[in-house]
Amino acid sequence: MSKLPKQKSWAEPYKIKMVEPIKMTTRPYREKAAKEAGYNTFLLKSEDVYIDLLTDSGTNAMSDYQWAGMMLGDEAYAGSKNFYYLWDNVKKYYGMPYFVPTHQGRAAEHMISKILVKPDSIIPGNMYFTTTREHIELAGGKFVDVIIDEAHDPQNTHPFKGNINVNKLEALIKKEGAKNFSYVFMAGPVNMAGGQPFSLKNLKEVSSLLKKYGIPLWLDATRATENAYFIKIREKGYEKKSIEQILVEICSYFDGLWVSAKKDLMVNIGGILATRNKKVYEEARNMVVVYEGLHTYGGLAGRDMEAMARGLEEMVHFDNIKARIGQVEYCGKQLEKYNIPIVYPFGGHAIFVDAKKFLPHLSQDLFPAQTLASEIYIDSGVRGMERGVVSAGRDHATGKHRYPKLELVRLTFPRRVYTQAHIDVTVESIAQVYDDRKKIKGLKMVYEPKHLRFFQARFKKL
Ligand code: PLI
Repeated sequence: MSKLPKQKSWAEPYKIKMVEPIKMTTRPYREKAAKEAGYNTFLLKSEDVYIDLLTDSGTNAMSDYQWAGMMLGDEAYAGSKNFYYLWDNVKKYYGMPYFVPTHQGRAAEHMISKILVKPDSIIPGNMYFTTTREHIELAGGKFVDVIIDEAHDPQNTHPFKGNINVNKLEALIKKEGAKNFSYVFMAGPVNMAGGQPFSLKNLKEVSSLLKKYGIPLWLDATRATENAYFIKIREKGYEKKSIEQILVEICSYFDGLWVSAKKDLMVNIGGILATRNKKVYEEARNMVVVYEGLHTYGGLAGRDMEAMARGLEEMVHFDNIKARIGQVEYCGKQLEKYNIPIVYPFGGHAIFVDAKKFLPHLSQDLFPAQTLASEIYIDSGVRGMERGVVSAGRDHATGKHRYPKLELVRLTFPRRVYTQAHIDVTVESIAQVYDDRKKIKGLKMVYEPKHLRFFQARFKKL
């Protein structure tokens, strides 16, 4: 009698109830589509995309529980019951007493920057994020990167590459003077570093340093449950704590937070500004009526707030996050089999392909990551996105390109959307492009918008 093997594989803790057909196209069709889109994957028509790994933002599959909640939208202009339910859950899962809804994350960033950023002040953070830095700069502040050096090295396997270098931060405070800082922010996991988390140990050190100098600390909690998951599996002392407990503990060190609900909360639209600072809250509650809508809907429909409230309950389920990050890991391990250069450790929301190593013959002025993202699309219809020199934009003072150390293509996994077979197809396509890499020439930028250029810039093939 053979013994049955112990179960080693895992599977998603849900099944598919509804499907959305996707179009399969030919290479000549995609060559034309890529050219028309100026070789920018943001400018492709989504119906021309086969497997869409552009982003995990708003592209998630909602559960039947969330869809059922959509039918319970209270669409009153003021005082919708969905708002109060959402507020209760914001208190429960983020531990913040005050809350203003916004239509998405950058709307919350806009208001926080307007409220907190003093002209010419410094706002350090654990690496830049595109929209976060843009709003800081538009409000007259200056972002300074204080992430640990390991974060800039794709091969470094530090388990918490999202950590802040506390010595660097303290030296900066001593040099510039505490009064010249508006606040410090931490994002977890750090999107532009490859989805890398910070540890609670590091957070506690940053928090006590800032208390000493009286500088507020804010959190970009957009994917904070993924950060909590990494703490649970990597940080000593947290193995037995639930994701919910770790998340509340993380938030307890912050004065406030913002969230793009389009990620962790598994909805298609929504944002959160939450704080324990009553004065900041009162300003935000007043400001939201100018930019978003009344403070009980903030640019959202009642049904959207209901889906967010229910998403908050689902996002802390351990098995859900394990399956999500498990899918990302699966992709990373398959790419390793073909020796594709990628960022380590594997991120929470995405696998990042190292375009500098993939296309070593292209200098950053030829936009290697932008080029690689378009070549992958042309090969198979798989859409990723550039996270390199185009995303980094220009230095406002000098007008020159910023040349980040990381020149990456992001393959981002929407939650509960694709199967393992979709990942296999993706990996095979990237392996094919890798085989043909020597034939690839770079791109020339022919149109550059003023703000957040990566969304709308256009390129020509060299
Ligand atoms: O896209 P928004 O406006 O809902 O959120 C902006 C935003 C803020 N912080 C972080 C860490 C993000 O990742 C973020 C948006 N990210 C996008 C769209 C992405 O594709 O990663």
